[in-house]
Amino acid sequence: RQIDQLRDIRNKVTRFMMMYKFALEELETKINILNEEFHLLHEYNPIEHTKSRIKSPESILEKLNRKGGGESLASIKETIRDIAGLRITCSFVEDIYWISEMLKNQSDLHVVEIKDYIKNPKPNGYRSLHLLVQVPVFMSDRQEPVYVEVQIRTIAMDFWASLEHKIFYKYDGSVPPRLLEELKDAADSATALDRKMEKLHKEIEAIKSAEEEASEGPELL
Ligand code: 0O2
Repeated sequence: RQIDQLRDIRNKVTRFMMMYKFALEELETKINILNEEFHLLHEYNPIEHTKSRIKSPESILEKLNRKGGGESLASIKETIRDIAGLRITCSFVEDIYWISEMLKNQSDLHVVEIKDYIKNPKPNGYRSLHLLVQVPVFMSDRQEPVYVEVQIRTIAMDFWASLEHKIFYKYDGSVPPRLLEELKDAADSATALDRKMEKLHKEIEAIKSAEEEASEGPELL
């Protein structure tokens, strides 16, 4: 019967989307553990905040049309690999690479692809580190690897990207050249700010460790 077929499709789609929710929850827990452990060892949090999102069905269909993949759930899963997204905002660029290394070292995660838009920024000035990971989701009867796109960036990179995103959508992709130039200029300023903040941070860390060493006094034999 048609109603049973519809119910079956609905259940499959619900289950499909739930897998992404579970994968995001697992990954967020991993990130929280790393952040707390880092805080314990180094007395600061490398992660300012995290934000997760699941792509809306409209956005999935739009991307599917653009990319031209098949419409079965199995093929959507392979074509649209950013249905689940986790954005991690850090204080300093070195924290980004630290988090990325920590994720690469986790034996149950599979890092499928890395796009380093920090070392190689996009022509418009976009910077971020993108990791495509597969997170194993354990169900009652099976285990399924689920794609999550992780974007790791500094506060300055995030500030720039969210404004650029708004401008891009406001002009429906055809941003006037003057604004494009100003955005590129702002991206360069954000890069300079990141460098300056990291330099200051390192100086403060060096002063702190020198003070700690001095307060411990000379080692007694
Ligand atoms: P949303 O709404 O943030 O999810 P593709 O994913 O196939 O379209 P590609 O090259 O595989 O493209 O993906 P890439 O380069 O890894 O970038 C995908 C995501 O990175 C985008 O997702 C944005 O979130 C972000 N991004 C990439 N380039 C830019 C940019 O120039 N400006 C801004 N603000 N964000 C960018 P979505 O699905 O486009 O958007």
